[in-house]
Amino acid sequence: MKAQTALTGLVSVAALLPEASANIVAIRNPSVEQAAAEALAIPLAVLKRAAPDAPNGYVPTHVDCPSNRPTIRQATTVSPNETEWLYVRRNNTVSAMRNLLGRMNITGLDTNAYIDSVANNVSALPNIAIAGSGGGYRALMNYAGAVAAFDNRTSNSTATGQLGGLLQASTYLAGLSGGSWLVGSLFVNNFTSVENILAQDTPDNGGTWQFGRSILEGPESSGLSILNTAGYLKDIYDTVQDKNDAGYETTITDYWGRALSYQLVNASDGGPAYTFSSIADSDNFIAGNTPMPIFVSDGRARGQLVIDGNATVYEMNPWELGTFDPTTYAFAPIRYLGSNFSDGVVVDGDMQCVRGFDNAGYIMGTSSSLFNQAFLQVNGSTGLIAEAITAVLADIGQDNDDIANYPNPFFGVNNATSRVADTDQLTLVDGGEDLQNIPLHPLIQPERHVDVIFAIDSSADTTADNGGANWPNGTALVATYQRTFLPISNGTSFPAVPDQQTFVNLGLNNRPTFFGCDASNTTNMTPLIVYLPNAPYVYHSNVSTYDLSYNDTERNYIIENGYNVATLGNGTLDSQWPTCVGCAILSRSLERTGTTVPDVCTQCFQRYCWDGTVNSTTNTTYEPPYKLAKGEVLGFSNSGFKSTMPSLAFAVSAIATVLMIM
Ligand SMILES: *[C@@H]1O[C@H](CO)[C@@H](O)[C@H](O)[C@H]1NC(C)=O
Ligand SMILES: *[C@@H]1O[C@H](CO)[C@@H](O)[C@H](O)[C@H]1NC(C)=O
Ligand SMILES: *[C@@H]1O[C@H](CO)[C@@H](O)[C@H](O)[C@H]1NC(C)=O
Ligand SMILES: *[C@@H]1O[C@H](CO)[C@@H](O)[C@H](O)[C@H]1NC(C)=O
Ligand SMILES: *[C@@H]1O[C@H](CO)[C@@H](O)[C@H](O)[C@H]1NC(C)=O
Ligand SMILES: *[C@@H]1O[C@H](CO)[C@@H](O)[C@H](O)[C@H]1NC(C)=O
Ligand SMILES: *[C@@H]1O[C@H](CO)[C@@H](O)[C@H](O)[C@H]1NC(C)=O
Ligand SMILES: *[C@@H]1O[C@H](CO)[C@@H](O)[C@H](O)[C@H]1NC(C)=O
Ligand SMILES: *[C@@H]1O[C@H](CO)[C@@H](O)[C@H](O)[C@H]1NC(C)=O
Ligand SMILES: *[C@@H]1O[C@H](CO)[C@@H](O)[C@H](O)[C@H]1NC(C)=O
Ligand SMILES: *[C@@H]1O[C@H](CO)[C@@H](O)[C@H](O)[C@H]1NC(C)=O
Ligand SMILES: CC(=O)N[C@H]1CO[C@H](CO)[C@@H](O)[C@@H]1O
Repeated sequence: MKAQTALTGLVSVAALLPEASANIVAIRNPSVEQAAAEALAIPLAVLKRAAPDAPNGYVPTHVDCPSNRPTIRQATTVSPNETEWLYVRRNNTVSAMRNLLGRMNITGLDTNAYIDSVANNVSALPNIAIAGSGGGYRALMNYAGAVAAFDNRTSNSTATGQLGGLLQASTYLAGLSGGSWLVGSLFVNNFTSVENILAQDTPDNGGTWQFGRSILEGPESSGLSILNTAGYLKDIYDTVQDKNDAGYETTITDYWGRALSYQLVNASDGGPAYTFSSIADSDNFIAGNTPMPIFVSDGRARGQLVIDGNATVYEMNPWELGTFDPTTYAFAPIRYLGSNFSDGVVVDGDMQCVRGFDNAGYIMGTSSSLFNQAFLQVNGSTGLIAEAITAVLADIGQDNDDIANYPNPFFGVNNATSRVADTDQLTLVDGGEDLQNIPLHPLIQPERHVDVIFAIDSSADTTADNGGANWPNGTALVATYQRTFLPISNGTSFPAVPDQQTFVNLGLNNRPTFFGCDASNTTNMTPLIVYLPNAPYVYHSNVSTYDLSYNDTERNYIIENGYNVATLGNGTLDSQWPTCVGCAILSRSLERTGTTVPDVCTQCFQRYCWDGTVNSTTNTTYEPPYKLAKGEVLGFSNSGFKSTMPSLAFAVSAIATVLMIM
C-alpha cells in the first residue's frame, strides 16, 4: 500500500461555499474568431512570455491542424525540439558555470581554463539538473528557498558562501507535485525570481503566492480585483463546466488545477488561457536563458492501484508529454493534446486538432492530483463545487478521485508493448504515488546525459512524534534505485543508496549527502546525486502536507529555511560547502577528461559521499534539533520580504487531515 489517506476530523466547509444559485449565468464562450481577435489585441510584449494563448480560455477548442500535422514519435531519443534548444542552452551555461566555479574556490584547479577547454565539447561540459520533490505547499516553499539560493538574481547570492548562479548553469529544472507548482509558477510568470515574486506580494498589490487563505476560499485578490469566495468557486465551477460541455470528460483534477492557478499564475482569475506549451514560445526560453522545465506524473489505469516502481512514469515538458518507459515508449506534442490521435496521427479532417487542453494549471494539477483529496471534503456539502464534485464522484467512483483524464494520444501506438495502446483515456495520477517522490526519472534517461542532479527532498516520510514527523528519510531515492532493477527501467541506472533506516541512523536525511561519487561503481556513469533533504535550519519546516494555508511570515520562514538547506546556512555549517558543490558539478566531467581530482575535492568527497556503510538497526526516534537557531537569518533576509499578516485571518486550517504521504 502506498499513500494511505485517512481523512479525520474534518471541519465542514459548507459555510464557505456559495449558496446553490438558482439561476447560474453560464460564462459566454467566445467564438474562435472572437478569441483570435482578442489574441491579436494582446500587446506583442505579452506574447513573448508564457502566454494566455489558448484560443478559448480553459475550454479546449478544435482548430485547423498546422500544415506540419502533429504526430506521435517513438521515444528513441529526446525530441528534435529539445536537441535544438540544448545547443543554445548548454552553450549559455558555459559562462554561467565559469562564473560560478570561479567563486567556488576550488584550490588546485584553474576552473576558468578547465571550463574553456571543455566549452565546445558537450560530452565533457558538466550537465547540471535540479529536481524538487512533492509534498504540497511545504515542497513548493522549501524548493523555492533552494532555487532562490541557486539563482544569481537573488540579493547577495553571489557573495562568499553562496551558490547563486547554479540555476543559470543548469540545463534542467524538474518538479513533481508540490515541486511542480514552484517550477510552473516561475515559468508561467516569465521565469521571474523567487525574490521578485515575494517582493511583489504586498498588501496593496496582492501577488502570486497568497497562501494566507486556503485554496478552498481562494486568495484575497486576483490580478487587480478583490475576490470573494463565492465568486471564486463559481468561476472555477463555470470554467470546468464549460470544458465538460465541450465534450471533455472532466475530473476533480480540473477543479483542483483551476484553483491552484489562482495562487500560482499571476493573472486575473488564475489565467485560464495560459498553456504549458506557451513556455516553448517565450523569449527567455527560446534564447536559452532558462533551464528546461519538466514535470512528472504516473500512469494508472482506472480502478487499479499503482504498483510500487512498476507504474509508467510520464513527463511533461514544454514540447511534449510522454515517456521513455517501454510500457508506452512514445511522446505526443503537448500543444495538441486533446486532439483525436489514433495510430500516431491525428484523424484526418477539418478542425481536427485541439488547442488549449494543456492548461498550465491542469498540467500542474495532474502532477499533484493526490491533492484532489483537499477538495473531497466538500463532498456531501451543498454548493456548486460540492455538487459538481459529488456528481463527478458518482460518475467515476471514489477510488478514482486522484485521476486526471487525457484523451489518449498513444492509442494504437506500440500495440504489442504499450499498456495504453487500447484505451481511450490516458489516466494520470500524482507523480509521487509510486514513491518516487523526486522527479529523477526524466533526468536519469541515458539520452539526456545528465552529470549531476541536485535533489531537493521535501517529502514527509518520517512519522516520529516530538517534531520528528514529516521529514524525508530517503524513501524517494530508494524507490528510484530499486526501480532500476525492474524491466520497466529500460536501461536507466541510478547510484546505490542504502535503506531508509540507514538514512536516518547515519543522518543522511539530515544533511547534504552525495551518492554515486565513484563513477566506476555505477553503470554508464549514472549521474552523481547531491541529496539535499529538508531539515530544520532556521525553522521547523516539517509542516503537514495537507496544511493548505500559511500566513506570509510562515511562508517566508519556510522559504528561508529552504535557502539554508541548500547553502548550509550560507556556509556557516561548513565554509567549504560551495567548494564541495563545485566539486560535485565537476566530478563526472573530470572523470571523462581524465583530469586529476583536486585535493580539496577529494576532501569534500570524503566528507559528503555516502561510503557504502549500512546501519539498519531499528530506531524510530528522529527528533532533529535546529542546525542554526530559529529565525537566525543569514543573507537571504526575511526583512527584505513583506511579512504582514493577511487581513482576513481565516482560521480555516480546515483540514485536520492525517495523510501519510511519501
Ligand atoms: C520577461 O523577462 C525578461 C528578462 O528575463 C524581460 O526582458 C522581458 O521584458 C520580460 N517579459 C515580460 C512580458 O514581462
Ligand atoms: C518543434 O519542432 C518542430 C519541427 O521539428 C517544429 O515544427 C515546431 O515548431 C517546434 N516547436 C516549437 C514549439 O518550437
Ligand atoms: C555560444 O555563446 C557565446 C557567448 O556566450 C556566443 O558568442 C556564441 O555565438 C554561442 N554559440 C552558439 C553556437 O550559439
Ligand atoms: C547571472 O547569470 C547570467 C548568466 O550567466 C548572467 O548573464 C547575469 O549577468 C548574472 N546576473 C548577476 C546578477 O550576476
Ligand atoms: C580557499 O580555500 C583554501 C583551502 O583550499 C583556503 O585556505 C582559503 O582560505 C579559501 N579562500 C577563501 C577566499 O575562502
Ligand atoms: C510489473 O508489471 C508487469 C505488467 O506490466 C508485470 O508483468 C510484472 O510482474 C510487474 N512487476 C512487478 C515487480 O510488479
Ligand atoms: C494498433 O492497434 C490499433 C487499434 O487497435 C489498430 O488500428 C492498428 O492498426 C494497430 N497498429 C499496428 C501497427 O498493428
Ligand atoms: C521512512 O518513510 C516511510 C514512508 O515514506 C515510512 O514508511 C518508514 O517507516 C520510514 N522509515 C524510517 C526509518 O523513518
Ligand atoms: C503565522 O503562522 C504561524 C504558524 O501557524 C503562527 O505561529 C503565527 O502566530 C502566525 N502569525 C500571525 C501574525 O498570525
Ligand atoms: C557500489 O556498488 C555496489 C553494487 O551496486 C553497492 O552495493 C555499493 O553500496 C556501492 N558503493 C557505494 C559507495 O556506492
Ligand atoms: C545583503 O548583504 C548586505 C551586506 O551584508 C546586507 O546589508 C543586506 O541586508 C543583505 N540583503 C539581503 C536581502 O539579505
Ligand atoms: C536500453 C533498452 O533496453 N532500451 C529499450 C527500451 O524500450 C524500447 C521499447 O520497448 C526498446 O526498443 C529498447 O531497446
